[in-house]
Amino acid sequence: AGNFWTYKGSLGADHWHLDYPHCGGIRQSPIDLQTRDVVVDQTYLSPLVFSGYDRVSNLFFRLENNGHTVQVGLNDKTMEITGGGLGATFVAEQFHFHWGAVDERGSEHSVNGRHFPMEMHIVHYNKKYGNFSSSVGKLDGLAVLGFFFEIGRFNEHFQEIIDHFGEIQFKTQSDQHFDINSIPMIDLMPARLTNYYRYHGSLTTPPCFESVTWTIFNETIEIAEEQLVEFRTTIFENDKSDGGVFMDISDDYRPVQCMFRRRLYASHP
Ligand code: B30
Ligand code: ZN
Repeated sequence: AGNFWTYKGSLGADHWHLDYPHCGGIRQSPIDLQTRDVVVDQTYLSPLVFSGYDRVSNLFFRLENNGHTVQVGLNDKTMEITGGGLGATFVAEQFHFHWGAVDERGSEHSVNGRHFPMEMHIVHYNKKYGNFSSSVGKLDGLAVLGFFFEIGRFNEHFQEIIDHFGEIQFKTQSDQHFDINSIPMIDLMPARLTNYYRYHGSLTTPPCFESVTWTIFNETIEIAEEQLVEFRTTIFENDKSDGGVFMDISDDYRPVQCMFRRRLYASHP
């Protein structure tokens, strides 16, 4: 009970709604993207317009292990997205990952029931609300971009982050973090960003606010098996002072939620 939740056991996803009522809502995330049921809208769902994503930030990436994911804070608030039917300008706040203990699971969203070994979320807030905390509870407050990973070639760009996992292997204390040199965000994303799915949903963790316009891209990001193994084996949910058994964060994904009366849109047939 209280302000605490996990992915497994008696405080797992089936019980989140008891302490966080929004988690029991009817517009929850993630979902299974069923391609048979998509509504294609190529006019409205034009390509997103990315600004500042191709530049190196003059501020550092703020690396953090919050006990349920590896999160990278974006300090300088210079990256923005607009267009693509978003209806507003959204500012990048942070990105983070959900991954599995084995290749067959880890992503939060799935496509026709198929999961991927990892999913990255780039979290943006609506510029008109000024900052993340003012946006997180608003219906049009957040835009999250989701990317699936597939096992493949070694990814040198993500290695720049993985190289610092030793600094964040244990849960970082609040207000504690580890600064690393920033990477142009475009290098962390797939080359083709024109094909995507769109729906309205929620944060995939408590408090599960239904404030997210979700964009999930078709093209995957390649990463080597040995790089995924670093996520699985070197990042722990425990405090350094815990002592005893350290638990890795793998399988930090929420099961897919019911679609109820929502529609899934796509930018392509
Ligand atoms: S997600 O992209 O839908 N997975 C939050 C942002 C994005 C997603 C999920 C949650 C979020 O900001 N949650 C509230 C903030 N957190 C603090 C934190 O940064 O780490 C509070 C919390 O969850 O209790 Cu953990
Ligand atoms: Zn997420």
